[in-house]
Amino acid sequence: MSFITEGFLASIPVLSADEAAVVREQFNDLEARVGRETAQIGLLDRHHDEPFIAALARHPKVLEAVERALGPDFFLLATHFFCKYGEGEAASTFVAWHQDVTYWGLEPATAVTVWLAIDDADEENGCMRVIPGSHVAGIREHATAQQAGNLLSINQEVLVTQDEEASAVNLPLKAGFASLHEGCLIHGSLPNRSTRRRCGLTLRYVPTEVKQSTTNSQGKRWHPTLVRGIDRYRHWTEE
Ligand SMILES: O=C(O)CCC(=O)C(=O)O
Repeated sequence: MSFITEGFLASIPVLSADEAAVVREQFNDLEARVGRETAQIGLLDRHHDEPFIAALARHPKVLEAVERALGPDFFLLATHFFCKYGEGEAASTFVAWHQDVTYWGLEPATAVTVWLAIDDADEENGCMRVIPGSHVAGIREHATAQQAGNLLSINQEVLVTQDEEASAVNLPLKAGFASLHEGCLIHGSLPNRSTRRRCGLTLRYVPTEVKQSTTNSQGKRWHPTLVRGIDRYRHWTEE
């Protein structure tokens, strides 16, 4: 399987089982401080004030995988937890099919996301799903999702064909393992049908040649941090 043709890499070992258990405790502590409602989708860019998230975003195994996809020079653009609880009202939450870069306002629209499993993620608790090769044709039109419970920022959704839906693959991951996907790859996840939490940390990276051409879906500008290599372009006011 190749990242170029498929648009993703599955099961990258990042943390040992013991290290993953420590990170889960650190996340549990953060979750206890902010509450479940915020932990679900509201923990955006907390690498600025939570050292354990900053360390994960700069973890050598993560950066090594990103370098294979983006080359030697890149920024950390953002970090964001996606936490699906399998109980109560939150049990209907899901992530509609989408492409990450659609509303990020980047030029060129090149980015990758590392999805690091904080909890074990499997089919039952709604692991990530991807449509292999769907990144090749570029950005597709997004509509508004009709089903309630979409965790995405502006309730966006790419409408996919039956054949595409049938070709989707699940990306189950043990805690401490990661997948990596290209910014145009169509991906999403189904509701959590278990009583186990399914938490993943998304780490977004862009090569240094990328600029911000418009504000993102939140009407904001990004504040990326150089995490590997050299910034020869100076497009961003670096933090
Ligand atoms: O965690 C999920 O289920 C989806 C994550 C996602 O959509 C993303 O990484 O952009």
